[in-house]
Amino acid sequence: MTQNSQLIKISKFLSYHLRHNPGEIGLELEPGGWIAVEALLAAAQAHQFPLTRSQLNLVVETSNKQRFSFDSTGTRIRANQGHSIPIDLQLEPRCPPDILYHGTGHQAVESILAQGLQKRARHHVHLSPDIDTAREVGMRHGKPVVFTIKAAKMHQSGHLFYCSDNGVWLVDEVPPEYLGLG
Ligand code: HQG
Repeated sequence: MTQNSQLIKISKFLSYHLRHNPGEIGLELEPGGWIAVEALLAAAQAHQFPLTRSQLNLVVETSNKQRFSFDSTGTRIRANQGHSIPIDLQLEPRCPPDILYHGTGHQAVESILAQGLQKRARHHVHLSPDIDTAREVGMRHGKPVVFTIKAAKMHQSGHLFYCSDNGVWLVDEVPPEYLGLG
């Protein structure tokens, strides 16, 4: 296995267990979604996924979307966003830029224009700070389409925005009146 494909495999292992199913390897996340690095390495080892601290460091450093962070002491790790289990990331509401972007597949456009953006299986609707990132997110769902979101207007009307440690903007929903195409 090349180093790169090994890092991707580790990243997927971490995404699954730190965002969706820590219980499967006997872990329970702490408030904020944190887990002790030692506990994670031991659990991985015990479930036939041997993982070293230096491999973990490499994944955290090189993840193209900075999916994971260590805490300031380096003894705990968490996924920066994308959870489906109930985790309070303890983020403070932030003032968003004027415009944010959301990439999706073209087959979802009609429904989104009618209903707005909904969070589905995640805790929030995920919004990107730039068009290129949004297009990449959209490509995961087929032919990509990028919506513009009048974020400052939404914020003025009382919607709360959060920004994850890796620069993904999070909001509960985007009603149709704040959405634009192109
Ligand atoms: C769509 C990745 C029809 C929405 C990325 C999206 C991101 C609707 C899908 C992060 C809808 C949910 C999140 C409506 C929303 N009708 N479709 N009313 N409202 N949708 O994967 O934003 O690789 O849960 O457009 O970088 O694609 O995991 O969300 O297509 O930050 O680290 O429902 O995942 O990061 O799909 O992606 P997802 P997403 P990671």
